[in-house]
Amino acid sequence: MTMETLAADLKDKTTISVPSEAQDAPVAEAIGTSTSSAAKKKNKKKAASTAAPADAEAKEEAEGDDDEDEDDEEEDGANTADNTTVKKKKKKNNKKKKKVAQTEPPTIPVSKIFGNKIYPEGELCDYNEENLWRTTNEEKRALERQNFDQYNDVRRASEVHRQVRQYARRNIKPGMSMIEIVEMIENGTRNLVEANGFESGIGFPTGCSLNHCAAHYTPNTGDKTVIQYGDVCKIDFGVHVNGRIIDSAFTLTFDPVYDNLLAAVKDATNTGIKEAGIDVRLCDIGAAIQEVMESYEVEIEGKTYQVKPIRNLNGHSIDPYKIHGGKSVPIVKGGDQTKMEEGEYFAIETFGSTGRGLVHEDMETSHYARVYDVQHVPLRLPRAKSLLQTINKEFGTLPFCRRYLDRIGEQKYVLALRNLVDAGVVDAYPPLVDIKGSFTAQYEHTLVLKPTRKEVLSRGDDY
Ligand SMILES: [Co+2]
Repeated sequence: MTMETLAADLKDKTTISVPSEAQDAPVAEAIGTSTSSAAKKKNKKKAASTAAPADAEAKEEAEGDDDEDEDDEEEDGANTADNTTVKKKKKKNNKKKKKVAQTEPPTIPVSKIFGNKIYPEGELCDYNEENLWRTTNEEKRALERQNFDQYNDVRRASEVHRQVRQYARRNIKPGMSMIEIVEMIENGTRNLVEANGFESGIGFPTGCSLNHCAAHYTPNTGDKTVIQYGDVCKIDFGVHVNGRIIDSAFTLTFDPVYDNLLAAVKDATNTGIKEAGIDVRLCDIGAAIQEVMESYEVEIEGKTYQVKPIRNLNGHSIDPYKIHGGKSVPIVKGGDQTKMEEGEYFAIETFGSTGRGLVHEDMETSHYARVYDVQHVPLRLPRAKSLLQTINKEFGTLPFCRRYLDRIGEQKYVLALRNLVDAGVVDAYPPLVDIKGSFTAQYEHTLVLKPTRKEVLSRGDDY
């Protein structure tokens, strides 16, 4: 999910900090990263296919602990009788049978796979020199233990994201309709996270923006668009547990001609992730991202393009039930000097383009969200009033799309929805596009700046 900051001349929407060179344009946010260092890659390989723990300790702690506990109990039972080492070995072999496997398509809740309900940690990164003391500081470690439940919630959301996207990456093929694609992802998410009101569910509409469209496209009901071999599709979806949202995205292509475009954006996002930390200025992250992104070229149909960051899209902080917190993470230089702080969650997302590197609103809107801290607004239309009640009850402040209204049985709501947007109670997020004929790519991860270390929550062995 990208955060959109509209220029003053477009609308009186909340404006997010726009880098000086982009002040004539709308700004949206995009995140996504992965570290590219050899060491990190090694860690990734060590991690289990369903998870991305960064160190062996974390992995052991997080994975299969339940099974082991159960086995230990059984072993203990055997021990109190007349146990032998042979018996113990048998028990260990039985372990494999007990491990619950995911189905294809994914239907098994991750709470059934991690029976002890302790979910794998993401990629752990020590802070830089000035903050390296945090790693071993007892006070910071204690603080972190206190926050365990919060981290465990968001790690559960991460695990759902990894499992759903891995299935999606293997199974989305040219010829599928966009509706089929998003339903595959949304059904998987609802099943694996055991969607239940505000306790757990989809974090925001599933983006599947194509080609020159960079963000905020998901099909509305009746959309007949079919994905083609030559398309560049940004799959951007969200999962939440108790309002803790994982916002992570990748780019899907079938034609290898786009490989360098994707490599540029993946590297740029990983650079943003690497730079992120407590006391780091947002503008410094943007500058580092731009430098890496622009070091790539891509050749498409005989024409060479330097990959441009889309300068009016940004990463963003994430608060509980609030996908766009107060801070924007630019992807070009010249951004604001606000610093990242301990405890904050960030979606680091970058977008690269073969076009202008600037997006504007276009096409039919699908994405909406109730304004987070809206004052009471008198509404004349009874239909608008009742629709607002439905939105409050079903989505609260989480973004939704028209399909989500359709599936809960709402009908003929377009006028009422427009009324709510005009009244300033609901924000509309139209698709954001670069120039026609251009191609855009995105990678995004969610991280948390824990007291002792940075944790890249949505890291997987795919990206
Ligand atoms: Co985002």
